[in-house]
Amino acid sequence: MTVFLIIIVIALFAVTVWQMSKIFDLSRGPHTDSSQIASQKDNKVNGYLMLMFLVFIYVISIYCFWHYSKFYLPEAASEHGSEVDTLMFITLALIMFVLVLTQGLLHWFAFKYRGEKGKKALFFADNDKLEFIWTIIPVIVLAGLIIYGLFTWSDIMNINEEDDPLVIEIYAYQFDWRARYSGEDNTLGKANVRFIQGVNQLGVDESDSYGNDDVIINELHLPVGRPVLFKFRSQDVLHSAFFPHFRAQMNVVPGMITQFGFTPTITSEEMRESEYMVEKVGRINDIRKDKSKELTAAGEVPLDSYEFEYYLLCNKICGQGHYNMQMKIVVESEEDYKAWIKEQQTFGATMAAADGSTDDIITDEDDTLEEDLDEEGNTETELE
Ligand SMILES: [Cu+2]
Repeated sequence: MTVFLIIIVIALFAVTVWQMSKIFDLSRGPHTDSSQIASQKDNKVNGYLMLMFLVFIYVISIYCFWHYSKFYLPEAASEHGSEVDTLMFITLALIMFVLVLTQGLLHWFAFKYRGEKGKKALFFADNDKLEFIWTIIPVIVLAGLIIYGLFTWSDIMNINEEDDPLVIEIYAYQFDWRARYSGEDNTLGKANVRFIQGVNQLGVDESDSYGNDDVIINELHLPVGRPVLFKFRSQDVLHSAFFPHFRAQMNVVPGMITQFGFTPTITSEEMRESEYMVEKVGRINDIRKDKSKELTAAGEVPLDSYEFEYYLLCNKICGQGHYNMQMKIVVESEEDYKAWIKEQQTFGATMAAADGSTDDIITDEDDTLEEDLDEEGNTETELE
């Protein structure tokens, strides 16, 4: 509302200035030059303004690239990541080259051929040779880019099942993630939202024996160097699983299973110790320290210091809690991963514990579920 009011005020102010300039023009009388045709001076000023604008866009572009370089992602932490980065870099470099060249020519010609008394424009209908050149060059360059992109795409998207990838389901719901490991058989049990009840929050089919050794957890641990195949499922709306450090993203669509596979190559610890990350985390903690000083002065709790972790994020605006949809990813050695997964409770054990437990515990669990439903109910009403 405030923004709207500000826009109205600015618009009204502009109208006032315009009207006043008209009044001044009229008050100057008929002797002054009020011609709408550009004078020699107007042309000269506009010509030089064109050149100045060219310098301005070059300088601001260089400044932005330099100033925002601290927000670039670090080196890709997955095998295919460098392919994505190379494709991105080549595309950007080509676009920048053409942009710098065409903007330079555009503004230079606008300056060079600015209006001058006695100068007449040349009538120039067409030139087949020129037309041919500026059509064929973009065709070749774009076709090259598209073919290169297609090869990279199929290389990344084709999952080689012979590599024996670790199968993990990523389950999205408003507003969190769950990971379901396929267990020792490396096969996920069947699942359907209709089976969601009590502790069975992901709707795993209890009658499917493959599901018994599945492990459901809200933290993703990945062994370094092992191909992982993710199967994505959504409970409610469209989400998008985004692993920025691994250069991976896949839509998570209700009613269907999408998939993406990659091989993590850098452990969380190695990433934390990398030069890039040490510098970045240092910068963030400097900001936090300053903020903490302000907070302590105001009698509030200071901020914790930041430590780098990989995260899985949601990249589709899926509702009001979207910003908070994240799951920590730990990339670790094969041994650490095995030790970790061993400690986790399987789906079968969870269900058995729920069945065998006393009524009290079941009531507790039912309460939790109801709370979840309440939250969703609230969300819906608030969205309406
Ligand atoms: Cu989401």
